This record gives sequence, C-alpha cells and structure tokens, in this order.
Amino acid sequence: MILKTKNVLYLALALAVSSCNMQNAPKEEVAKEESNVETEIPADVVDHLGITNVDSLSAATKRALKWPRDLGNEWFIQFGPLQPLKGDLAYEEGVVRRDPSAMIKENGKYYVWYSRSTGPSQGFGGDVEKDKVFPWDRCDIWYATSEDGITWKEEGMAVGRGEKGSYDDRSVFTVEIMKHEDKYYLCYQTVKSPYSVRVKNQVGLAWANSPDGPWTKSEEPILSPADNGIWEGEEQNRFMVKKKGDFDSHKVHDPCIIPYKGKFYLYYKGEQMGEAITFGGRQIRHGVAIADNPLGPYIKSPYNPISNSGHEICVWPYNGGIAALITTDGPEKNTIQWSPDGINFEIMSVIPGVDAHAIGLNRTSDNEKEPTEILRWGLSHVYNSWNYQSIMSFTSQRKKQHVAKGAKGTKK
Ligand code: AAL
Repeated sequence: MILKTKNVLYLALALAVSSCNMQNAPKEEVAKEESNVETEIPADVVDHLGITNVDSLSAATKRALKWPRDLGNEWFIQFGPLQPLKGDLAYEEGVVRRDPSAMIKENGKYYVWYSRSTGPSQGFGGDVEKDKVFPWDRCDIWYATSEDGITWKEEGMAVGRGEKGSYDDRSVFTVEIMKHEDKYYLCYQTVKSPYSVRVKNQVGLAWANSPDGPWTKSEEPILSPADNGIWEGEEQNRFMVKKKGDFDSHKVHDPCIIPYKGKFYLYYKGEQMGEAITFGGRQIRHGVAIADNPLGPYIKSPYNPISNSGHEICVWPYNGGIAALITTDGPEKNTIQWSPDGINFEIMSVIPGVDAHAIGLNRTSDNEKEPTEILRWGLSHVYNSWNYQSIMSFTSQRKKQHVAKGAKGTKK
C-alpha cells in the first residue's frame, strides 16, 4: 500500500534521496516533479516512523524522512567510564601527560606518543615570555610502550622543542603517529615564543626508520593557519578582529595523517580569529590538507571546513571512506560521521555524552570488522586538575537493545 501526501517539502527531501536518478532526468521532468504537490511515502516507512497523518508532517518528521532507509544501529555506541593507566603513565602530581597519539604495535609492544611538560601553568596574566601559559605550553613529545595497553613504561623523549628562533621553539605537542611503508611519521602542533593569546599555531612533522627514533624534524611547518584574518588593535585579545578570516585563520591543531586513496590526508582542527560561541558552543571546525607524499606539500582542500562541529581529530578508514568521532563543540558534537570520500561527512549516529576526549585510537584493531570496532578500547586523557592531566584508557560498546530486567530481548 502507498500513502499519498501533499507536501512540497517532503518532495524536496525525496528528491535529495533520489538525486542520482534525478540528475539524469530531463529538466522539464524535474520541474514537473517539483511542482507536483502529490508524493508518496511507502506504508512501511509510515509504520516504522509511527506517522499519524501523512498530510500533516511536523518539521521533525520531515527530517526523519530524510534519514537513510537502510541505516540500522551499527554506528550507535556508548562509552564506559575512563580507567587509569598503570606503571609510568599513572597520574603523577607535577607532570602533564596528555593528548595521546594513536597506538601502534611494534616489536610485540604497543607504542604511544604524547605531550609532556612539568610544573603548573600561570596563564596569560603575567609575562608570557617567561611563564607557562597552558598545560600544553613548554611541552616536548615523549613516548611509552606497553605489552597490554594498561601498564606502560615511559621510554623518554622522541621529539623536543626547536632551538630559539625556530618555528617550534616554544612547544611541540598534541602528536599523532602514522606508519607507512616501514617508516614512521609524527605530526604535531608547534608554537613559536612568545606564547600570547594571539600567537599562530602551526603543524610540524618528524620521521624515523624505527619507532624508537632517531627522528628528523621538518625545517619548516607542514601546515599553517590561513592568513586572511585581521586583528583589531594591539591588545592581547583573540576575540577582537576587524575580519575573522577562514575557519583556520588562527590555529591549525590536532593533526592526524591517514594514507587514503594513494594520497595522505592530514585532518586537523581549525581555530578562527575572533572565535564566537554559537548555539553549539565554541566555533570549532575541521579541515583536511592532502599530499602526494607523506612529507608534503600538504594542500588544503577547497571544500574546507569539512565539519561544522568537533574538537580533537579522531578519524579512521572504514568501508572505502573515512569515519570521524565528533566531540565537545558545535551543534553536531557527540556524533559519529562517515564520508565516502574523506571530505563529505554525514551523521551516522548520535551518541550519549563522550567523556573520552583527545582519543588515541588503537590502530592495531580490525577497523573494517564493523564501523566502530576501532573504538572498543584506546587511550584518552583526564584533567586531574587545571595544571595536570594524565592519560587514561577508554572502552566503548555497541548498544543493540533496551530491555527490562527479566523480559525477552529479541523478536521471535
Ligand atoms: C587539546 C587540543 C590541542 C589544544 C590543546 C592541546 O584538546 O585541541 O592540544 O591546543 O587542547
């Protein structure tokens, strides 16, 4: 049975869903369809969505009618509480360890890289030449190994800050690892001193033939903010601008490189000069820059920004495309999204509040087994205090049913 509704808007949605067919239709036919007020919603869809009257569709129902028909609950997960790590990565007063990279397995052990600094932060009220302004200021990149992912041995520094005057002389932090063809690449944020609130943040790269180094650093940053914003006045105030510029006019952060379709996709978080608070929180969006070679040059995609929400980058390959966990900021926070091409992301699930921030994915997992398999366990960090953070482990599970105690959980 087919039910008929008079609703132009719904037709527009249906047209969007069947855009492939319509793209090939002659213009007159499209116009005829667009002006035709009578369209059809299959009876099983009416039943599935519980629509009372097909001639009176609320805005919410119109959105529901847009959802892909074949989408089940396979992208829907819940995170468990974070758990502390043991050994050298257990919380240590006076030491900042945060923003873990993904884990890879080498020489029979998991490896992780992270930002490490010591001592409290003073903020921006004093002398930014001398003070430590953030917990992630005055960091170096350190690494640790583990046999089980829980008890870790800190191995030492992998990549340190550059010499005075270099683009990375103040802090190197928020690192990601990529292994490609038996070579190892660390990409990370960099700041040149002085670390004022208006300082631009860039991305650096280091490479090695072994996960234990030695690491060679790029002489120049591999990614920089867009230079089309204009500050207003000299005051150290990052909200005062004459022009905001692109979504990444102030900072390029949280870099993560993924080999994809024969190229290298560098995903990153952009921060904009004159950042606003919107209806979803901070105005944070993600971008991608693409290179033919792991060392670059990385060219920003003209489609940037590729998200309207999010914070730290958490991306993985799945089913020929790229999936992303979007957390913390923006109207689409707490969603998992997927793109068939690494650029055009759609929401696949909305998940309960995510405590696991700055996720270090377990790249040894079978990420093709199911969409969220890579999120079963991994690393994250926690604020033990404003001054000190430590690395923690997270788990997540798929939620497949919602059943009362003692009741049967599945259909016969
Ligand atoms: C994190 C990341 C970047 C920021 C700071 C340290 O969550 O987004 O790394 O610079 O906070």
